[in-house]
Amino acid sequence: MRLSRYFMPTLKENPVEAQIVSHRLMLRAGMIRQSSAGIYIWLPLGLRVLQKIENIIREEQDRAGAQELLMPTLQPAELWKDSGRYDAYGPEMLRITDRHERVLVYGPTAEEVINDIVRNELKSYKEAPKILYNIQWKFRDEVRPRFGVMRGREFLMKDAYSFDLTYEGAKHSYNKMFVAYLRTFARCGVHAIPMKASTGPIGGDLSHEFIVLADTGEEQVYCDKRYLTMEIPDENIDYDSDLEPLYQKWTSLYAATEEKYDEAEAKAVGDNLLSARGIEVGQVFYYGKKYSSSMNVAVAGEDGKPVLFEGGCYGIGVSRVMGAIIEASHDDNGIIWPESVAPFKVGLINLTAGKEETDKACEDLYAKLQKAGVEVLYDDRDERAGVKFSTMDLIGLPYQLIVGSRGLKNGVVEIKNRKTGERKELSPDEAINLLAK
Ligand code: P5A
Repeated sequence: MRLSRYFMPTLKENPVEAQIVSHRLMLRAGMIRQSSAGIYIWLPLGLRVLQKIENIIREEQDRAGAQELLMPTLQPAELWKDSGRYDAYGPEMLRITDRHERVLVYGPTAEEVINDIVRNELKSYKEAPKILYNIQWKFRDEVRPRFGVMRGREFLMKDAYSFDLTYEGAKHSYNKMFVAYLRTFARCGVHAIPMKASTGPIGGDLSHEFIVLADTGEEQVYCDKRYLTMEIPDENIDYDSDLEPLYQKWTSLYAATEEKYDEAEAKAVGDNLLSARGIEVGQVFYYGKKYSSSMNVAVAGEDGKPVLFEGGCYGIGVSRVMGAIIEASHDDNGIIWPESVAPFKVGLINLTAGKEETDKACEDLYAKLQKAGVEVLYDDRDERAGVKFSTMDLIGLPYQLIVGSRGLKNGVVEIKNRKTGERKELSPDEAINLLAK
């Protein structure tokens, strides 16, 4: 992509409405703009990151055996009456009446819709278990939308739902998702700690929130410091020979949100206890027969009698993850993207756009990088070097490839690592090889 043509409206000044760094930087880097309170337009740069996060989530869900489908944003109110949550959910749920006077809701979550399709289509115990997920926009009419995409009204969620015949099966699915979450967040470049949590309007009696520690987090949390250095379980873990909860290894250390703070457990952790602020990037719930019994979601068991499903649901705030990554990874000059979610891998800076030698060298690098499959943003604008450097630092691509006449005379270009600030001079070919790795 050539920056001269790219729709990336950056801001020099800090926008006054943004209270936290991720919101400020997303606005300044031209990633998002507010459309109305808590509702955002995702500009090209922001959308690229959102899609990268989505794809990591998708890969790990698929790896865990979950199957992707896509449910609608607008759901029939009848289903919510069926589950008993229509009144209980309250003013957070946006209700819309269509021209036939039928009430629809903009889904704040999708337990009802998924349980409806499963009860209609699954007939036999032989078709279980199943884990189904979708990545879809949700709407919650939050009283106080704030902090940009962190607490929006419209936000992107990955929501998965498991359907098992037994409690053990449901626990097994829960564990699979638990491990998939640890892997997902690690791949997104953030350290998310699983913490005991309350279930709220989703219901159920077993739940964990996944928390990224950050001073600007909305939650007060407590955990054992050893969590910060714990290894992520391998994907090839044998879930079947280890039905005793896999996540026990993780939960044996104390980690809880404020509502679940336990004096005795905290004391047992002693000097390792860490009290901090955190951002909830995901939450998993085991809710047993809560929806299968209210909505009658059953299949015929081996003996022909109906078996109600044992269920769980598993959410990730896809758009919130982006905010959390920025909160955890930035400096005074801007964002520092982990490579896995960076909108482009490298920013190519032409120090003297319009000058034949640098133009030629840059065009050549640009073409070769693209050919090598390296995502590159080429700053070909007619701007001062200082402006180009600060734009690149602001948008936080992992590498900057700087091309100037002086270097070219010596046959070199400069490569800068955004995170470490380290600079190296290399021949253009060496630079391409390094970036294509
Ligand atoms: C789990 C999947 C659920 O809704 N039902 C389906 C369950 N869980 S949850 O915890 O309420 O939401 C899942 C994740 O969505 C993110 N999230 C938000 N992100 C941005 N703005 C919001 N207003 C918002 N509300 C929830 C969180 O990351 C949460 O963990």
